[in-house]
Amino acid sequence: MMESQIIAKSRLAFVLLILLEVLLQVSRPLFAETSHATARPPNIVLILADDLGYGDCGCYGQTRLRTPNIDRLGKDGMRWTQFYAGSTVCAPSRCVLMTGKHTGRCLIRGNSKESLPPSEIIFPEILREAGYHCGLFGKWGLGQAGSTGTPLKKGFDDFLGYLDQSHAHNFFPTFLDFKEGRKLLRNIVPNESEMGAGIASEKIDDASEIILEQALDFLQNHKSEPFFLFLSINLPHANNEAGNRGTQEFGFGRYAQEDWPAAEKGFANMVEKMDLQVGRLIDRIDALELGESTLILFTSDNGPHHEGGHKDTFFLSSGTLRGSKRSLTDGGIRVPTLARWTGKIKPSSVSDQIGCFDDLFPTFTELAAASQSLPTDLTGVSLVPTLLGNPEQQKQREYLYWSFYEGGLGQAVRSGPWKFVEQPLGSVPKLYRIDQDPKEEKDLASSEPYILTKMKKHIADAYVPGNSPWILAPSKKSKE
Ligand SMILES: [Ca+2]
Repeated sequence: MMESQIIAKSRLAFVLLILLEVLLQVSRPLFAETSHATARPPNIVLILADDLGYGDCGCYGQTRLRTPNIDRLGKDGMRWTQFYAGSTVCAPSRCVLMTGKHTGRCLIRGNSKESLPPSEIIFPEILREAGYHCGLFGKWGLGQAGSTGTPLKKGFDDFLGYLDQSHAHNFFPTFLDFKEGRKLLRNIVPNESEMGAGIASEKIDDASEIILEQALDFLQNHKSEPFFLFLSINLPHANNEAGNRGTQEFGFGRYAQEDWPAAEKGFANMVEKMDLQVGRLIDRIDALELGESTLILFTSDNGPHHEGGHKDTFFLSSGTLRGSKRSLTDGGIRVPTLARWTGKIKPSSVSDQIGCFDDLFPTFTELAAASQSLPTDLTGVSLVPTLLGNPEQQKQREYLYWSFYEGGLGQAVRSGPWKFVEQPLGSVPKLYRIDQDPKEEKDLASSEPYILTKMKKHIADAYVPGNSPWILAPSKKSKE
């Protein structure tokens, strides 16, 4: 063969190789899109109530407060009887929810003005990477204005609501946070705090209605792509700036004639308002024919409050449990939780599977087919097997953990039927058997030393000291 022929053949082979590579590059996204189209992951709608107790909904035994729309989620889907919030107050509970790490590991472990840093990955960031359009409507509390923790810097594409928790006390504020700026409202709030907290003297714009409308528009605008919608309703939390009138911001509604204290009539009206908003969101999902492609999960961030003049005992807001907001007994942390996904989750099903807020990160990312790039320090497990009616495939956690940093501090562990509670920290720990004693009244610590030792090992394993001020130490010890 002539040398020139050899060179020509090599050139031809080289050109063919280049062509092949170009073809492969072009075809890769096509293959990816094809497989994506055949198995589109579900939309995820997370509805979070604020301070709604385990006993506040009709489907959990409530008889006087009206929650027909939340109850409807249970009728059309799954009602969880042993689902726990991340903490017994707002900010840490939401931090656990978003980061997938319990309060022995996550960054924000108590109510504070802390903001999430870029290094703290939250699940909306993973969902967005997987092609989801993510929207947050309502209360945030994990990143102040201008910080690294604002929703748009943490995976959300859309946001309207309250960055600051005290701002979220105010149902008729002068502004809402909108993306990285503000949306001005017409309300008048004398002596409004720098963060937007206060009591309106003129109530013109109902912030919760404006937020809901934005969420409904989000559904309409993104119905054709996978989306994550987080509706974070600041009800039935009280306006704590309004003292004993903190539950009366919306008046009494249908409860005006009830022979109840004003704070309770106002509270009942707030619960009904929240339920109506849940109903409007469900109705819009169904009107857009998204029911079969959308998981709706409803839950609450902690147990019932006793603020704004309201007593959590008036409507038995903790139901069959003991304790309320700021307690580590189940009344403070076990929350009403319902999941609906038409055609996938069995209607009127009830699950006794133990679950917690840190399980939702692996659950949602598994549904989004985005589990391959998760942080390695998550503390929860995916609850997809339980949701889809395959409980035999459900991975069980060895334990759930909570630490709390107000009052005398405290920590608690749930492992199988057992519950360990040390509140305040440094007190004699209590050991309860939840399946036989849901009210946590019969302390078995002295009769079950083996279990007690095991629970203490879980505590030692779970707790890693956080950044100041989230250090667990009894006050006497901290002085040493
Ligand atoms: Ca709360």
